[in-house]
Amino acid sequence: MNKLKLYSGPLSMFGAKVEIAVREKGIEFDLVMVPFDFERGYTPKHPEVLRINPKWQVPVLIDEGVQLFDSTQIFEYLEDRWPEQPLWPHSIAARAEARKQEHCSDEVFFPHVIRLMGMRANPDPVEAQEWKNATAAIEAYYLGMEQWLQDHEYIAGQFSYADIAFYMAQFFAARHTVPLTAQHPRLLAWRGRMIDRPAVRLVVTAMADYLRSQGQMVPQLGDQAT
Ligand SMILES: N[C@@H](CCC(=O)N[C@@H](CS)C(=O)NCC(=O)O)C(=O)O
Repeated sequence: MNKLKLYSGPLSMFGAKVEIAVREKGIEFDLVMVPFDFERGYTPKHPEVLRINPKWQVPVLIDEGVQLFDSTQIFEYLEDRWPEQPLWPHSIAARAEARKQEHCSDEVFFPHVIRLMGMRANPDPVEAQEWKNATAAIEAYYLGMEQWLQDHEYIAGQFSYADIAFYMAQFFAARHTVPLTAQHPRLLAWRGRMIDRPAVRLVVTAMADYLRSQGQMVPQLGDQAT
């Protein structure tokens, strides 16, 4: 039987989501890091990524005859194929909530982070306003999550894909100037619980090492505020 193959990148937040989930489930896999550097981004594209994903993005996953792209689609497949070590909660309502949170992390929170990624060192007034708006939206989201964690150890009660998604998203928000702070004690404690998980630690430490090797700032990984 061929091992599962995951195509990711050294700084791919969506690839890291999938790698964490695969490691949490204890699945044997081969990891292929596609070409990436700070000058050219994701070029040249890996031929398997071009073949399988019409959007030409990582992560891409191959398992026997199944070829998939998109981290959230891949989560669903991993859960169906390896239901042991569940990463969605059991009850229908809790699963729905966890899926909503995972979706919001990728599609509501992260787009604000993407807005920050293109910012130049000397922004013009329009860009500066855009930066302020994106920062305010990220901070408002953090406060919402801080409230939410009042009643939850993990985002959906038990550790789930929703935690994986938001851990990676806040890591990139911090990298792009909007970190968690002492104003977010519950989120910091949650992040401490996250980095204590071997799968999370391994994947995120590798990403931090890559950033360091490129002379880039590395955000806090655990329960310490910046
Ligand atoms: N919604 C997709 C997003 C994938 C994505 O944005 N991948 C980035 C790396 S994190 C990528 O491959 N970018 C290269 C490109 O767009 O050309 C997912 O969840 O997998």
